[in-house]
Amino acid sequence: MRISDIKIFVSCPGRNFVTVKIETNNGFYGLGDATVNGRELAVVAYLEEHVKHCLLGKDAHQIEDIWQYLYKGAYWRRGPITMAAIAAIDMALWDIKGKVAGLPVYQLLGGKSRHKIKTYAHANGETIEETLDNLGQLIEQGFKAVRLQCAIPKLKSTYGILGDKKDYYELQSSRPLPPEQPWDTTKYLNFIPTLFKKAREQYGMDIELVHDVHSRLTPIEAAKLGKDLEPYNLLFLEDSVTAENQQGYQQVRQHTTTPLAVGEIFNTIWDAKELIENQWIDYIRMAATHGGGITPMKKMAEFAAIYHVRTAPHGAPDLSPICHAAHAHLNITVNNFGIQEFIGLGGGKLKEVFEHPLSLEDGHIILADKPGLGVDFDEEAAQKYKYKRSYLPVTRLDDGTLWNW
Ligand code: EZ4
Ligand code: CO
Repeated sequence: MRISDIKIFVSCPGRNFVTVKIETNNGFYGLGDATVNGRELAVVAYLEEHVKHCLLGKDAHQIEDIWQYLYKGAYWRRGPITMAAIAAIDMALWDIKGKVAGLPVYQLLGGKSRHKIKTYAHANGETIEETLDNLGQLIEQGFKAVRLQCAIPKLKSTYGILGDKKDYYELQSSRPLPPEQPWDTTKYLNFIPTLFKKAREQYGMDIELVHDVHSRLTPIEAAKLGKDLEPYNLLFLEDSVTAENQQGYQQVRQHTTTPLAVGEIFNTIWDAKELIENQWIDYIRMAATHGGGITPMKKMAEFAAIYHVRTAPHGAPDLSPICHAAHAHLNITVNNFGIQEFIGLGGGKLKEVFEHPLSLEDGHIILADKPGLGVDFDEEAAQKYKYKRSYLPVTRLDDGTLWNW
């Protein structure tokens, strides 16, 4: 079974997605997600110019060898653009292998370890009251875990929640530029514990709660926040510190029993090696699209299991339904799955372009049994929604200093 063609699509059914379709000489095809939010066309060029031609004619069954060929063979290892390109190829090849076998991908990965996938939803708000109203609605809908994000009083914008609250395009007017947002660590640290105190007063201790710091703190500040949040028993505190220097988490860990999660921007197992082997974190949040595909995600999960670290894949809306499906296949099979971030099943234009095998029941994702990844892609519908240049926001302190987003 030879790779006969590789097609790369960029479309914007609500937001930009880069989709890869691999075709074989015996009539099969597979789909992969290569979306890097705000840098989409760099991945397209990488795939078109440097990957596609190397793979035409290769045996589509050789997933491991093709992965190593693209990773080691490029000489230039790692990085988000390279790894998103490799990820899309890897997903598409798993999709093909499943279709050829007539089995869902999770069967090829070892079969089911569970029959449903626990998720956490997002409750956002401009005020504590609004955030907690949204939390109440999600509890009523059956969610067992919820992430709470709230605007900080006297700061102009709500940080880190644009992905599900507003449309990035609205903020970028006629000439797309990264929107700028303010940040103030003192105001934030003084405010966030109150949000969780009130959440517990209003809804009790049963609902599991998550908070995303979006890497805005230094290790000692994160340690303080972790300690301040201990009475409210979080499932985890996400991205409390940037992780290029993995040792930063050692300091946070030494001071707090609040569980820690990180990894949504990681590209390889090397980005998490020290975090995992030193047991500085509790959840690894790498996404299949940004971490090189299904092949390394399975290896990462097995490595993490040795150190009591569980998986909690990134589930933002800038990952395409192909990635969400890949996560579902991994989540249903790996023993040390923790929880899946969940932002909805997508309707409207997204549904027109992508058909996926996921449904939601009582706060859990149910994965339908379909060969391969179980996703379909409507090329004609995708062509209707043209790529729109768009950027993630940047953050600055009051004096203009550029901060982490
Ligand atoms: O900011 O996916 O946990 N989720 C997140 C996301 C990220 C976006 C960046 O593209 O932090 O909302
Ligand atoms: Co996050």
